[in-house]
Amino acid sequence: MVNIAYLSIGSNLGNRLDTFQEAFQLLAENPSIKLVACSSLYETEPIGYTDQDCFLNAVLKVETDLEPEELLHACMQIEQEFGRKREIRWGPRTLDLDILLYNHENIETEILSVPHPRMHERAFVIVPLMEVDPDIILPQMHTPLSDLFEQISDKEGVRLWKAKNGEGVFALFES
Ligand code: A4P
Ligand code: MG
Repeated sequence: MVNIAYLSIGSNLGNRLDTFQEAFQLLAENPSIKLVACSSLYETEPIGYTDQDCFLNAVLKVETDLEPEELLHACMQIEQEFGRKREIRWGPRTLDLDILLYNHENIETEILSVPHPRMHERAFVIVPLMEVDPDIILPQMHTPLSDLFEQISDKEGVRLWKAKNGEGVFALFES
């Protein structure tokens, strides 16, 4: 598979761990997507719209043959499997699967902005991303992730919830 992408996964409705496990499974079943790494799971205070429960968040690294918009559609299809409803912007959701990075590309279309426009200011993205690939530099930003992390004000709202206990992507779910 020729492209490398980083995905952000988040959930704050229903059984969040089951949702993550099933979402990982659905991604892995796509013949054009290979899961290569994932972060630990973090419990995070809601950002943007604060009157809602805490999220579970993580970051996944994938290899894929899909073009960026095809990957977005694959993510949206998986969100739909969990009955994702779009009622409040930044509001509660069973599953949010966003594309953070796609190779080192800058993409701006009607339906897709990559890098994800708010990623650099969100500890719930930067903390798990640093765990997966600490040396990444975002396209058009020359700032290392560790410096972005220093600049973020909400980082105490991100707590390790389930540490990865092995090598594989599914190690999180093995006892
Ligand atoms: N879209 C554009 N670029 C992308 C991309 N890179 N990845 C478009 C995914 N989607 C992208 O997204 C709205 C539209 O964005 C999509 O139709 C797609 O074409 P959405 O998932 O329907 O709505 P949303 O997620 O509510 O909106 P948005 O603006 O993407 O929200 P954010 O910025 O992702 O924030 N707090 C914590 N602690 N943890 C969270 O995970 N998430 C959010 C959502 C807010 N607060 C949070 C968390
Ligand atoms: Mg989203």
